Amino acid sequence: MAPTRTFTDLYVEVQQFYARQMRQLDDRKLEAYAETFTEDAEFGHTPGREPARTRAGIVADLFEFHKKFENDPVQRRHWFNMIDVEPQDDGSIRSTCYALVVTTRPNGTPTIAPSCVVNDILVRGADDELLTKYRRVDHDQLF
Ligand code: SDN
Repeated sequence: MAPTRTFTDLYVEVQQFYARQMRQLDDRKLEAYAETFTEDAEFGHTPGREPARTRAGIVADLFEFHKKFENDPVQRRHWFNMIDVEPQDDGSIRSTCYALVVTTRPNGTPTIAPSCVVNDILVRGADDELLTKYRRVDHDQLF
């Protein structure tokens, strides 16, 4: 039987999920990041770029995207905030949040761009863990 969760339990779980997930991306643990998606997930992070589909597709897409940083000692950090969690009748969770990408180079001043809205559908995996089934990242500069 599914465990009883309060909304507060769920909200904290979603925050913890994002903290771990985004640290994996920022540490360039791209396979581990893809493991936080469902096998059939769809993930669009850049408007105008075809969304990645499936875990293998997400890994390939992110390796391709990060090639531009190969000779660029850059630390990117994705900061999530203003998380709006909406449980759905089918058991999935709609989660919408703000994301700021902070970029820092050695001895440099951090720059903040892009400013984004993240539109997620989260579902539960076989071990009741949260997984991202759908993610579309909208970028503010395009409005
Ligand atoms: O995974 C994300 C991302 C993300 O992967 C992004 C990537 O490049 C790879 C969750 C939430 C937000 C984002 C935002 C981005 C920004 C995107 C484009 C760029 O930085 O130029």
